[in-house]
Amino acid sequence: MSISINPETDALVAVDVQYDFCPGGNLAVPDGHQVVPVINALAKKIPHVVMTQDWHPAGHASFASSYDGKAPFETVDLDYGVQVLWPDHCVQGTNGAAFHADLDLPNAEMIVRKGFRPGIDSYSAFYENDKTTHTGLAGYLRERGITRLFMTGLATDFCVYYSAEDGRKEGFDVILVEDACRAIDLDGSLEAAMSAMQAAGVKICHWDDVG
Ligand code: VGL
Ligand code: ZN
Repeated sequence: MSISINPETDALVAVDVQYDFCPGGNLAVPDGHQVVPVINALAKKIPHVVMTQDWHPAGHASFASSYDGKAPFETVDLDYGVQVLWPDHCVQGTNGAAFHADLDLPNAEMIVRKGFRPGIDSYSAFYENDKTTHTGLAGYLRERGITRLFMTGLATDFCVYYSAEDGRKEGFDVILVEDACRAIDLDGSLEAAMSAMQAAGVKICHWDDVG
């Protein structure tokens, strides 16, 4: 497959390339750091770049440590539904919340922070996990005339997946750059996410398809 870039209407979206999702981090994604050079290379081909940053206050509702007797990767029922509980990660202002230092995206035009409300998690770059609270990204992209998104980053089966699916719901063309992402893969979550994305009309490509 060969995909030619429209420099006006295409955007690269780099999801949560932060130390806590890289090896050695608090919620490490296997080989998470390997997305960095791939995303850097894509940013040389796609002029418009948006980054997301998972950005939780201490004591966040998605942290297992916020509940008595709960361990990471168990679930809890919140007002908006079932929430997976995570190790404390991407706490505002900590090194774990910082972008990987080798990420070289001087052309990033927008950084969307998400998950900053104490009681709501946000996997998606578009809406929080209650599915109603918007981040503002869809409006931003529309005002900028962006119509197609190249999704990259961490993790394929959580924040990248929900962002890709919600991007489709908001009417964007969405292409997942598979080798520019890495997965957590919790109980088959990667396979489930790939099927759901394909059902939602997300196209899958590899970084060297992008010209
Ligand atoms: C993520 C779990 C919790 C992600 C963020 O970036 O995929 N996953 N917070
Ligand atoms: Zn998080």
